[in-house]
Amino acid sequence: MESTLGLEIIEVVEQAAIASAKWMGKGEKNTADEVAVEAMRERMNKIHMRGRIVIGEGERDDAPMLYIGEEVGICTQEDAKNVCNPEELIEIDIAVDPCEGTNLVAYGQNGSMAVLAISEKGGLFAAPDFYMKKLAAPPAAKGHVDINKSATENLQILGDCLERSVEELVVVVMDRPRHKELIQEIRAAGARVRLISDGDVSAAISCGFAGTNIHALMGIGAAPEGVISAAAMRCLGGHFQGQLIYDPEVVKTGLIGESRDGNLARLKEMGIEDPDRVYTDSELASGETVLFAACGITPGTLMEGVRFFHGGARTQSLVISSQSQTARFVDTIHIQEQPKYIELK
Ligand code: VTB
Repeated sequence: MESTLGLEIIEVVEQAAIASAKWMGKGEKNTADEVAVEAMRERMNKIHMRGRIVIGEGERDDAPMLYIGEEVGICTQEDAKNVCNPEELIEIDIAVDPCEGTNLVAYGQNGSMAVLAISEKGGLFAAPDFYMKKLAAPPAAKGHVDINKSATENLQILGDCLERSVEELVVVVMDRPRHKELIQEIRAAGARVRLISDGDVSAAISCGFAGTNIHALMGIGAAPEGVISAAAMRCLGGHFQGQLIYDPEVVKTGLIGESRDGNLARLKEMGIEDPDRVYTDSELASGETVLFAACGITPGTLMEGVRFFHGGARTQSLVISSQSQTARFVDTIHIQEQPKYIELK
């Protein structure tokens, strides 16, 4: 994959984050999302690449931009052969979430970000708009914890792998009625729970870095976000497993289709033979090359949020590449007009 892509996608997530951050705390989650989508798409279309959205804003009928199947990048144009070099003409798949945590932005809360993952064609699992049971944990616990085990067992294993007692572990869980028993179990096992209202991508990736004081993500969130999390965790060597959830009874709240049978039929139609299959990070992001980029909209565990100043903005992003085996934190000052001053810290 084109090596400059890693640099260009930083700007893609930065532009989306800046656009969305202007709507921080305004109580309008749809606008915070729309502007991020627009900005992300505009910047993406300036890149010399031949991209196809595999995880996006929804089906073409419901989403005008960054819908599943949309082609993005200069090299998707008809005259691409004249303007792009052969390497840029290789098809790539892109998973986007321009505003991950729209509510967080709308209410000015921590943990939202603009995020995307890229791989070669077929390298990212085109997850349906379903829910996913997720288990994320640090690299030291990779392959030792298991989504099929109970939370109690996994906490014991996690403690052993991280050489800490269970009491010293922090687990992030989304604050939803469906997690009532899970939360009780984690607390009873002795670990501490950090409840979040939204934004489980940030929580999953935080498990990949020591020092975040987040040791696991457990529970059910959205499947597309699961694939994006898996892409990052695969590059970081962290643990990530996901299992699609198709039963509305299990999810309890949110939009998940009409019935269990209807959802099962939909999965079958999509070619998913075993609906209960557990996917690992390298199955969800199976491509040889995987790139991940995120930019904080509001402040988070890993990144600062967007900070505006007279004439510009400052952002913090994270770019992870399987090819160069790097995780780069990028601190950028965006000079839009002649600023009165540029703060260094
Ligand atoms: C999940 C989670 C996301 O929204 O999609 C959640 O993965 C929605 O869950 O990170 P509910 O339908 O249960 O409300 C986020 O938190 C934000 O997009």
